[in-house]
Amino acid sequence: MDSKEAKRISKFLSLVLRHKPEQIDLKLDNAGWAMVEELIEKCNSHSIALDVDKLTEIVDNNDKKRFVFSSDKQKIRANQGHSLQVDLGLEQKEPPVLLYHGTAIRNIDSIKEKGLLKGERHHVHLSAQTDVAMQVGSRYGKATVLTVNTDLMYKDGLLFYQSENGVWLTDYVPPKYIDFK
Ligand code: HQG
Repeated sequence: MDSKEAKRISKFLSLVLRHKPEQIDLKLDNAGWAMVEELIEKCNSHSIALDVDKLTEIVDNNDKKRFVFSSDKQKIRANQGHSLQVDLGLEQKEPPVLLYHGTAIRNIDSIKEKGLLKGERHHVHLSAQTDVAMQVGSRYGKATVLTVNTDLMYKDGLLFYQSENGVWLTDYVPPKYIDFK
């Protein structure tokens, strides 16, 4: 499988495992798991050629570890980024002192006023690395990186979680914790 095909399939998996399983009539359980066999069968019947080897290659080599198999390899789910209501069972965790959020420059005025909102997703996503945050923000145009005083948020009782692929998650970041420079 070349990298172009892997990317195309990975994007399709993000769609059906995070947002629209109904597109291929796939069932996810409450924790967001799909049965591997069913996923493969339904992808194939929707013109996405997939087998266990290809799926394993995508799960193992995905640049952001977007997907994970259950320990028995019978099930698969997305590690984060859902708009569907699923319970990933994440445990709260103390964040590093600072975390970063990349966003398009055009969003800054609104973020200054309203803070960071989770939008369609379950949580606001924060990165531990500025370069990762810049990449995330650049998906929407000319971007900038905001520094979030997560230590203070945590001390003020706001909760943090970390997805299995290392993304930091929180419900909302009020403007007072954001350094706009
Ligand atoms: C912005 C990708 C105006 C926010 C990435 C972002 C990440 C506001 C956009 C994951 C705002 C939401 C999530 C406000 C927030 N006013 N704009 N008050 N508050 N925003 O895609 O964080 O590749 O839902 O800055 O790597 O960009 O899919 O969130 O620009 O981890 O695995 O509203 O998605 O992961 O956009 O990205 P998103 P995000 P994957």
